[in-house]
Amino acid sequence: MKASVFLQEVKKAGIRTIAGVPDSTLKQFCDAVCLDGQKQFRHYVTANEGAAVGLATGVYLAEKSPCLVYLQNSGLGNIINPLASIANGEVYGIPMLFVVGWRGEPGTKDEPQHAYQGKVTCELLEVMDVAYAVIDAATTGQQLEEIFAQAARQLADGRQYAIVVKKGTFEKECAFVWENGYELVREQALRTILEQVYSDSYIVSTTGKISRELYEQSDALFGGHDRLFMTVGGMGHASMIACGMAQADEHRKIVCVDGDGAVMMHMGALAFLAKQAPKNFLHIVINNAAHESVGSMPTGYSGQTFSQVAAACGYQNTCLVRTEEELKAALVDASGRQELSMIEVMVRLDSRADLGRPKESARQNRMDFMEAYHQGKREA
Ligand SMILES: Cc1ncc(C[n+]2csc(CCOP(=O)(O)OP(=O)(O)O)c2C)c(N)n1
Repeated sequence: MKASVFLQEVKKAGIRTIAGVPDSTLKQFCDAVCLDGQKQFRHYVTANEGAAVGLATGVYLAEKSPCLVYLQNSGLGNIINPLASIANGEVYGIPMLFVVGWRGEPGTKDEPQHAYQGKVTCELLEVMDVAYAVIDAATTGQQLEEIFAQAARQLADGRQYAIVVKKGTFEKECAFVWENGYELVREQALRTILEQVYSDSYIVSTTGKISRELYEQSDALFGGHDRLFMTVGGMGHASMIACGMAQADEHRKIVCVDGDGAVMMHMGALAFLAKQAPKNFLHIVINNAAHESVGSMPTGYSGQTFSQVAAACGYQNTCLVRTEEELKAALVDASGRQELSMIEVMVRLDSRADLGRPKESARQNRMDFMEAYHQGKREA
């Protein structure tokens, strides 16, 4: 199915605003929305999926027309509260159409973080009182029209409707391509970070390719990755995991390697961290102004200010770097300080096509990490 054809159905349904957080299953859909260039649709990439439900509610109040909210099924967790407590028919009855990328569909091969979420995706929609249809590459134009007719009936009744999209549904059309203007290659920056911090710190890394690159680079440099905890799911929560560890033992150095999209998703963590001010915490934000891991869609934020936000929240030491030399100097400087620090690293939109994935199960990774951490504690 062509995403452009799908978008024509969206337009026929009277929807003029599209908001959400990108997903690789929806890559072609997201590209088509970006290529529209705000002509047929107003488009917003929101901080998280729940925020998109908020935005859709406001648009409906002001314009009386429903919005489309797109999300990976992981984002269902983020929409549950505004869906149940604002949009649901027993509360305000706000119509909206969800387009949900189905990762971890039972019977398909996918990453461990999608296994459970994939299994309960349809049940979750049912329990949230959202009628839905599932589409795939074989869905015909006529079937799609029928699905949109069903959706229209639900929306007219102040209810929500979800179209659950299986992997491979949308065929490749024209990709949305852009550059952010930065030069540092993320994988090289991560290697430099590992060289500086791996031997005396424990690293908590964010969802997506940052973790996959750290995993491979750690193996290449040190022959293992036991000091690396990869937050493979739960996007946006790596810094709170790292904070929990840093608060538990002030003698262990904790480094959180975050992404800009992930920080955006739960940015309140910066204010919380600043209040706790763990002295043994280095927060590194790898900023490419995009959700690179799922197709490089720009985030809803205008670029290079996470270090400024962190400073305004109360981080004691913050800096922004654009080159390898600046990064090395910032790492040396941060390691000599005993204060909550942030290094924001501006990187280009790049990743290797042959980038691998963790070989062990998530549980095994967690056990190896804990073993290394507690072994380190015994030796200290
Ligand atoms: C709640 C939730 N929504 C969406 C996703 C899909 N997702 C995985 S990685 C990623 C992009 C992360 O962007 P960023 O933190 O900027 O790192 P980058 O990929 O650019 O290195 C997204 C949107 C997810 N895993 N969880």
